[in-house]
Amino acid sequence: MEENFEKTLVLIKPDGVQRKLIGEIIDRFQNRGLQLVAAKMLLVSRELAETHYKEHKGKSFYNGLVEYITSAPTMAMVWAGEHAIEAVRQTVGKTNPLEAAPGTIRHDYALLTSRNLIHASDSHETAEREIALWFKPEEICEWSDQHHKWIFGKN
Ligand code: FUP
Repeated sequence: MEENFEKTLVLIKPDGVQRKLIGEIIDRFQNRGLQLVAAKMLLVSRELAETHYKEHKGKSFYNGLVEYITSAPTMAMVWAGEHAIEAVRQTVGKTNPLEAAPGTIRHDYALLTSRNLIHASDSHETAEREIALWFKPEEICEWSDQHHKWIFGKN
């Protein structure tokens, strides 16, 4: 496996699920060449929400953020590929949808930071921690992607 091969956590938050954007969001990552290796829908517990967002504890938006992510089902996924962490963040766009570049998910489908549809791990360390928080090892399904050489081929 390539040394740049990474896995990253993506959450389609309750607004994305309610607005029926799961298919569109999955399409964007698949079309880019990324590989889906884990997925589940769940109603996030308060405990999981607080652990996931612990770096924001004490901030003005923290309570609202925990309310929002626990208010209705979330779709949790792990996406894999070379440079997957950076590629997913790029496709997701900046935290504030008004600052996100056209063509990114947050630009194209959202308007407010408080309802920005999607979460994606922001570093190697975060990705590792978040994948372990949201998925058991046996829920990650490694599979051989026949398109791999056409997406990650080197010259
Ligand atoms: P991101 O990594 O892009 O998801 O952004 P952050 O970790 O900075 O923020 C996590 C979530 O907190 C955002 F997706 C939405 C929420 N948030 C607010 O509601 N208001 C803010 O001012 C900042 C973040």
